[in-house]
Amino acid sequence: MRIAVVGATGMVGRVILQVLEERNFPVSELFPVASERSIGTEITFNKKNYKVIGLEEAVSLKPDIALFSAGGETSLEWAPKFAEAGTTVVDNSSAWRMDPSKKLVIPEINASLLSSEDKIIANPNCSTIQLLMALKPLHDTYRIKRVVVSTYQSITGTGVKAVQQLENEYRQEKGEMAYPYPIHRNAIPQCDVFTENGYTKEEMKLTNETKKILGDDSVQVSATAIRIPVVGGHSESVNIEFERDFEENDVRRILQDFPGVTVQDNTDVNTYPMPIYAEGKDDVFVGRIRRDYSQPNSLNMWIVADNLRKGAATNAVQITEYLVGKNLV
Ligand code: A2P
Ligand code: 11C
Repeated sequence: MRIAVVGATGMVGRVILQVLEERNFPVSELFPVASERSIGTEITFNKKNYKVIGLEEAVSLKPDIALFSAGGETSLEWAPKFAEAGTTVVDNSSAWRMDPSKKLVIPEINASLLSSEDKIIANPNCSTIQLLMALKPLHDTYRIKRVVVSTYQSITGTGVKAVQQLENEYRQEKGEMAYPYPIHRNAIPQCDVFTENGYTKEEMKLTNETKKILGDDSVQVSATAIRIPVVGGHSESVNIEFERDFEENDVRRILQDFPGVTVQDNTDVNTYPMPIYAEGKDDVFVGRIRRDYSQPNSLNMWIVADNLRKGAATNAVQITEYLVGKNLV
């Protein structure tokens, strides 16, 4: 496959290259793409050096697949140009996710929706992917009525600028700010910008993308997204109200049986997921599974995943693998 990675120098783009390498994805030609200022710089892939090229050149090369992670504006403008040239785009930005004509895909959940007609395929938001990996098998068994989720999100979700801000703050040096406030020793109750209803875009992504992926508008989602000075992964405290009742041990078994989910839940020996241990892994980790005694059919749990891997790069590469495996490109 002739593959373009758009945003190859960025936080997610670099992990996409790493995941393609690790999974021995069949890359016959690689086109790393970034902004004008990076053109001509080199990146290494499978021990070979490649020169970064611009978007114009990349479109003209008509790659089979372009994995995009260069922000929403770049995707809005350029994904259709690649699609017109016959390239299938797997887009990691928020640009196309809620477009009714585009599929929003987590392969373990809904890859079977994909066909060769899909030229722009949307990768969900990182905090949505890890949430849905745990919700989907439980929804199938017990029907979810309502989800209340609070996130504790890694600064890597914001990109290189945020990692630099935290490093500057550690060293007590001045520098460019990715957030409106210091992040070191802080928790900022704002991920992305506010929308008119008082929720942030990140919170609305959790609500809207969940309904689209489950294909069920009746599932109610209330989200609060918090940025914390952590790298390695996003964490989520989740409360779910089901239509049907459950046994805690059945919930553990259903989650453990779902591909891509690992249950880490033994309070006798303080076992539960944490971002420092999720970092670099592809699985979604679930623990602190317990009944919510305050209302019927309700459950609490804690979900952690590496937001750059399953939350972004790994999911995009899995979509790509599915397309190739089913001869859809
Ligand atoms: P560059 O490194 O040249 O700025 P992150 O999310 O970690 O900040 O990374 C964003 C990625 O998207 C980088 O690879 C960046 O390239 C790329 N990018 C940003 N804007 C554009 C653009 N207008 N055209 C192409 N690539 C872009
Ligand atoms: C964050 N979820 O952690 C964001 C990053 O819609 O793809 C990814 C933003 C997106 O801030």
